[in-house]
Amino acid sequence: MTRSFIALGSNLDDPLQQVIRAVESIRQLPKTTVTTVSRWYRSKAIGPGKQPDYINGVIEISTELNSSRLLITLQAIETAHKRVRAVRWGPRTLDLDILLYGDATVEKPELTIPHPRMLDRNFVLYPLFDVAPALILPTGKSLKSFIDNSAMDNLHLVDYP
Ligand code: A4P
Ligand code: MG
Repeated sequence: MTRSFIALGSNLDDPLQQVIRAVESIRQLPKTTVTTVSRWYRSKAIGPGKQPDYINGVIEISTELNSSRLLITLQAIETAHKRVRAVRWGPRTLDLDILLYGDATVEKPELTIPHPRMLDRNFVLYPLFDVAPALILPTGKSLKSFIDNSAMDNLHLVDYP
């Protein structure tokens, strides 16, 4: 079993329901247990043009799927949520990113782990801190050290449930 963290994001078609339904879909996956779900956050979109705000969160899972199989499986869930890949960083019904997969470093054309932009984004760092406050990153640095240097700018807790 490998401990992995998945970031969820949505800014179209009732984003909060999109991410909540995605967690339910991930709970149904074979060889996979969802162990912790973060609080949900509303964040300003990073990306081109004027876009609706995002809902972001992170879950911790324990899985026997390897990282490639996990990516394919998560992409199938994105597709089931009618995700259309049009513009990079464009608005989307559902984005599922693998942040970390154990201590693995993966550099394949279709998969980079740790997720290359995770440490720059408060909408990833804060929910990750919710689920794993003592986390040590594969580099040996603590997640807490990044949280301490990341403001909650444009990031708001959602009142749910
Ligand atoms: N890919 C590579 N590594 C990974 C990984 N660790 N996890 C590949 C998941 N996928 C990974 O992703 C493009 C390709 O990345 C996939 O085919 C996969 O093989 P995508 O989801 O189709 O496209 P994307 O999400 O538009 O691109 P990208 O580069 O993944 O964008 P990001 O960095 O995920 O940013 N603003 C707010 N406030 N909140 C957000 O959640 N998200 C984005 C997307 C932009 N702005 C945002 C948010
Ligand atoms: Mg993505």
